[in-house]
Amino acid sequence: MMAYPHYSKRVWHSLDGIWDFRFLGEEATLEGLDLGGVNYDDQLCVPGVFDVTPKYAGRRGLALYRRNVDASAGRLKLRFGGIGLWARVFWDGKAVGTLDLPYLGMELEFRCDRGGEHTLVVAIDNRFDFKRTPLFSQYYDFYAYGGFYRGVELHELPACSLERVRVATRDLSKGIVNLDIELSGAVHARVDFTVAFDRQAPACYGGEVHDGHVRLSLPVPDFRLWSPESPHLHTVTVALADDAITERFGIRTVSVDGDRICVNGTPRKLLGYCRHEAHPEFGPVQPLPLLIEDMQYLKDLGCNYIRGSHYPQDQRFLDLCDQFGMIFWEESLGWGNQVEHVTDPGFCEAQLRQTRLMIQNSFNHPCVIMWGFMNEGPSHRPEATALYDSLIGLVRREDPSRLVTFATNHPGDELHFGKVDVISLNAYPGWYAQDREQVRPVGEVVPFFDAFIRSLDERGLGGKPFIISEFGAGAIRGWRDRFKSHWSEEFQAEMLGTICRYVMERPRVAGIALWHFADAQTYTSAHALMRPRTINDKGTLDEYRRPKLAYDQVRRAFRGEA
Ligand code: ADA
Repeated sequence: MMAYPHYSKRVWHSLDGIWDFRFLGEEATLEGLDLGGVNYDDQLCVPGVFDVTPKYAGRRGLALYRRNVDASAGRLKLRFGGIGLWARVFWDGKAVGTLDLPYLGMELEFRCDRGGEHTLVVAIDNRFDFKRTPLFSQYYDFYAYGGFYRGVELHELPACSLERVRVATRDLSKGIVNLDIELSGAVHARVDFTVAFDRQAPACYGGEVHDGHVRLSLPVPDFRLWSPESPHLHTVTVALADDAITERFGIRTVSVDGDRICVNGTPRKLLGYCRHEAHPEFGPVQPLPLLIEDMQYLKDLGCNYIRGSHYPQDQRFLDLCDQFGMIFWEESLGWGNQVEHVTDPGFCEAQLRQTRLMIQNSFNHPCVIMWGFMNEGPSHRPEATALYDSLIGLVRREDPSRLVTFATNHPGDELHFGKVDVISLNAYPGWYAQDREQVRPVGEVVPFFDAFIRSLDERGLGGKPFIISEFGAGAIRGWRDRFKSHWSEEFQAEMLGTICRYVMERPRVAGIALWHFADAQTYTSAHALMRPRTINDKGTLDEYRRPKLAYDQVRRAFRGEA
C-alpha cells in the first residue's frame, strides 16, 4: 500500500530495499570526510533503523547509507517518509539537502545535469545535539532511533509539476470542496488543468496562479459524507499536460458545540488510545501487517479515536484511519520541554517549521480532527507564551477547519487553556500517586478528575470541551499478583476499568486517549529505573501486541457492556 497522494504521469522510483551501509562510529563527523573513499562493509534495509539491528543495537554515531539509482537529467525530488535523528543527503557526492525534523515527511528538490546511473548517499546521525536537532532530547520517554523510519522515493519532475492538492470541505450539505492546487518549477501566471473526482471523466479548468497556488471550489458528484461509522472517501485527480496527482479526501466538518466535539455537527465522545510507532524488532518502522493488526485490536476494543503520540505518524497509518473511520489527533514532536527550550530561537523555529509541514502533509486526512503540539511543555510558565501563541496562530492560519489543542500536565496553573478549542490534560492520579503510603491508590482517580472539572468551571472554562489526553498505569505482562500491586496486570486492569467507566458516565468528559496502546522501548539511561525492562509498559497490549488483563476491562467499558 502506497500512501496518498499518487502521481500517475511522472516517472518515480521507490528506493526501498537493501542499501550499502557503513557505521562510522561515535566519534566520526562529516567534516573532512572523503565520501568517495568510504568502504561500505555492510548492507541494511531501507526503511529500517540500524540501531535496532543485533549488530548495531544501541549504538549512536554517524552512519552512511548508499545505493545507486537510475534517473534522467532535470529536476529531481527525493521524498523521505521520515528519518531520525538528522541526515545530510548527497547526490553524486554533492550535498543536496539536510533533514533535521525527525519523524516528519520531508522532500528535497535539486537539479541533475546528466541521465544514467547516480550514487545517493544518506549520512544519518543519531547522536543527540540540541543545536542540530533541537526537537529530540535524550530524556524523552521513547527511544530515539537512527535510520530511515519510513520509505524513500525519487521523483523525476516535469518542468511544471504538481506538489499537492489540499482539499477542504466548504459546504457539507451540497458536497462542495475547496481545492488548493500547489505547483512548482516553471509555473506560468495562468495554468490549464483537468479535474476528475472518483476517476470520473475529467473536466477542463483554467486559473490564475498566486504564489504557486491555484484555488477553486467544486461540487463533488454523487458525494457521500465521511463519518466514523461510514468512512466514505473520495478521490480527486488534477492533471497538467505532463503531471497528474491523485489525492484522497473525505467530506466532513469538525466543530465544537459547547463542551462537545462534533463531526458533521454530531457530538462524539472520543474513546481510544495514545499510540507510539514502535516495535521491539523494527523500532519506529511499521510493517503494513502491524498497522492492520493494531487497527483490528483498536476496533475490537471499541475505540473510535487515536492520539498519534508524540510525533507525526506514518502516512499509511493515517490512510488506514481514514478507511476505518478512526478519529485522529495528529501532533508534532515535543516531549516535556522546558523553559530553556521554548526560549531558544533554534528550538522555536524548528517547532513552527515542523508543525506547519505536518499540517501540510496530513491536511487531506478526514480522520484528523485536531492538531496538537508540545506534549507536556512548560505551558504554565509565562516564558512559554510567545511560542504557544505562535503555534496556536500558525495552526489556525494553516487550517481553520480543524481544532487546536495541546496536552498539558499542569492542571492547576495552565496559562493557555483559554486559547485552544479543546482542553487536554495528561494525568496519572493513582499511579504517580499523591499519597505514596497508600497501597492501592486507585481511589485517587475519580476525585482528581472531579476536582479538575470543578476547577474548570471556576476558571470560566466550563463550556469548553475537555478530554483526558493521557491516563495510565504500568503492567508487566505475565506479572499476576494476588496483592494486585503496582506493575501487576490486576492493578492496571483496575485502574483502566475505573477511568473508562468514569469517562463513559460523565458527559462533561468529551473523550480519553489511554496511555497507551502497546508497550514501547524507552530509556536506556538511569531514567530506566522507573521503566522495568527499559520499556514504557503502560500498554494495554505488550510490545508484541499480546493483550494484558486490562484489555477486557477497556473493551467492555468502551463498548458500553456491563
Ligand atoms: C507522560 C508522557 C508520556 C509518558 C507518560 C508516562 O504523560 O506524555 O509520553 O511518558 O507520561 O508513562 O509516564
